[in-house]
Amino acid sequence: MSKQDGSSRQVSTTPVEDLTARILHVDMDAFFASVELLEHPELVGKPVIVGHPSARSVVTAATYEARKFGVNSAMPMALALRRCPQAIVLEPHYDRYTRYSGIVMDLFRDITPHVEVLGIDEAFLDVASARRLMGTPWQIGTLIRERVFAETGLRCSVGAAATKYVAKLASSRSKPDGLLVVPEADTLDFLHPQPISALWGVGVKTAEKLERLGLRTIGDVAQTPLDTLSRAVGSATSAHLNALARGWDPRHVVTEHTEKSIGHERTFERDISDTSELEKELLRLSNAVGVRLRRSGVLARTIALKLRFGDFSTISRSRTLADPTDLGRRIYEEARSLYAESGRTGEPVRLIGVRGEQLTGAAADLGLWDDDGDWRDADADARRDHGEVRAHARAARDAARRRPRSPDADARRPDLTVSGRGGNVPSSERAVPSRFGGPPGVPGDGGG
Ligand code: TTP
Ligand code: MG
Ligand code: MG
Repeated sequence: MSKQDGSSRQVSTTPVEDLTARILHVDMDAFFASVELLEHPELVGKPVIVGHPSARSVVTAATYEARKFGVNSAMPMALALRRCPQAIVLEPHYDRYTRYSGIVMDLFRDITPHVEVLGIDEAFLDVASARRLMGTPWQIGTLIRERVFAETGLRCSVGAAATKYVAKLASSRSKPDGLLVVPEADTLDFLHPQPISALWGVGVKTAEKLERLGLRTIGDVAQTPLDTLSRAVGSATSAHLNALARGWDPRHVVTEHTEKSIGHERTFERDISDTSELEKELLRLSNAVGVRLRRSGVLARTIALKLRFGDFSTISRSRTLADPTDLGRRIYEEARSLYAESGRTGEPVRLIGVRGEQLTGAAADLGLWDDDGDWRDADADARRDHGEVRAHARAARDAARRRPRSPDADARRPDLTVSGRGGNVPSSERAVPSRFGGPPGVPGDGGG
């Protein structure tokens, strides 16, 4: 990985007239350390370490001045103080970090509702819909940096790109206190000179294997035949790395709203009673839900069916699966059997909808942004090399698997909810990001 002390900093020094870099990644600079310096202005510009001053503890955060001596987060405190004996060590105050985190996340949400919080000090923003009001990604990035500083006294760095992966890499390259816009057309020029360690998911072991092939940069990986890569790191990882090296990453910014549920529904021009016609529509809707689940990198634990009849009465039935899914076929099977068991087959249907609920972040946590099954293996490979991600991913997977396989868990117990007359019925199909008739202002919401 390139140095974290700002010595390989890349920034956009002049305004960039580009609209393609719609995904912003914002990350606070030396976050915990910077928050501590707000209380200690006399220490600004000095090497400061946040952590407990005992020899057996580790560095929680360090200012860029301390990083120049080779001090980094998670390093043993004893080693850090050997490298930088003059560093001032400050005790952490987690309540302050949480408070400032809340303030900056709210600032991001003032720019756009499409905010995906990644951790205490960073988030992705999709600014596609904010562009008309607020200008180019460069202008929005500049505005964010100004507002964050004005409101908190803290500095942040912003990367803007056409994909999440490149935006995150761009923000890390622009640190500290920088903004780097990578227009879509410049993606490969930006990516290819970067070291292989900058490939998302490449840990120490994979990096060693790639280096043994003589590969140093992301450009080297892009130029290596897949067969050669496969022999070194396995076919799944090689496909994953090859895609990243070519700048390919279809993951969307997933906001809290879209995380709750993903659904599609259709209102017919005329009421439909024919079972096979309704099943055909269910299959189409189920496939659409599957595509969006996969694009968002999440799995649905519960499948829900919504039916509105000719007299406007509406029922919803749902079933929780033993294994969460993102597959259209699987969703369809459940939706169809919910319909069959509804006791209302043969009645004229005005609206039909399918929804995946209780979305699990497991896939997102694993980085499963694939549209095809092979990629799961890619991530299994990547996890093997990637300690922290591995532990996290396993926990998520295990939790999903541990769900009891007792008759209760496998129960095919449809929950029945009956709601009254639907108020507002759009006459065409719409995507429903959160609950049927989800909140206004979310893209894909037909505005019902
Ligand atoms: P980071 O954003 O990774 O690091 P940073 O904000 O200190 O520095 P920069 O982004 O400019 O490179 O992490 C945010 C905070 O999370 C960090 O200030 C302290 C905390 N943290 C830990 O507690 N342990 C860790 O291992 C890391 C990496 C961070
Ligand atoms: Mg940070
Ligand atoms: Mg961070």
